[in-house]
Amino acid sequence: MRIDVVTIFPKMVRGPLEEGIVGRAIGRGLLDVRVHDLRDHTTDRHRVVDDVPFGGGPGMVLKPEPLFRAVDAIREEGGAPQAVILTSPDGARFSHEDAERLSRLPHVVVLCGRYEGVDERVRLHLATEELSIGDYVVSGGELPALVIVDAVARFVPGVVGDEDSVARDTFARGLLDFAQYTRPAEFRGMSVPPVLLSGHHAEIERWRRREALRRTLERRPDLLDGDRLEAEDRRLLQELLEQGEKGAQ
Ligand code: JCE
Repeated sequence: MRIDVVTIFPKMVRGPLEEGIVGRAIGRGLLDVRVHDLRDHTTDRHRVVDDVPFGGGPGMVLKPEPLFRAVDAIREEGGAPQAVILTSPDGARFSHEDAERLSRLPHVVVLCGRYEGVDERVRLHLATEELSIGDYVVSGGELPALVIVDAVARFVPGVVGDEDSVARDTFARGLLDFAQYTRPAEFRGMSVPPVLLSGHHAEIERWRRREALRRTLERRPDLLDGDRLEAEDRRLLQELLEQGEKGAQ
């Protein structure tokens, strides 16, 4: 899969792509990520990418010409992309499903917004979709672009060493993880739940499932949709709810 990222801060994007699972995937040729400096697609002496908004008001707006020229250059060199994503606080919330869908496309372009926003003609006639990573303010589209690249890359076959773990992450979505422990079994008076040291695999599995449900109930009750739970999970959840009532007395 090929991903082209267009930004005014190429170093900010290239650095993180060198590390970890994504860095390894690029090194192994599973992923071809190219980062483009938007200023290389300006035509004026000062390489200006922004301008004041028509109609007045505060802040600056990304000009359309450099962004259109950058995508033209990408098309000439790498062919037509199947998606041109504009990162934007006004976009649809980027989801697990978006990541999986985009990972099936051979060529995706990600445009990083900056300043107060981008010229509307970029949204209307260049971008094919607009994505936000969540309801908080960040200073520009570079961190959102990195989040999107990382989440998409994980769905590209071979990128995550353990395919089962990707399938598990997808399956377990909607339930938080159970608590994890490693050695030592006793640390500064803090011990590991004995069941994990017992070697009883069936009991360990039951404990983990109950823990995942308990944590989800406590921290993200919005994720617990009874209709999507299996009978065994519903029974465990019922137990937890009854225990909770006792605890409250
Ligand atoms: C961006 C900005 C709000 C005006 C370009 C933010 C945020 N949660 C988020 N997902 N994506 C963003 C994002 C994407 C692109 C840009 N800003 C900063 N934020 C209002 C400007 C500029």
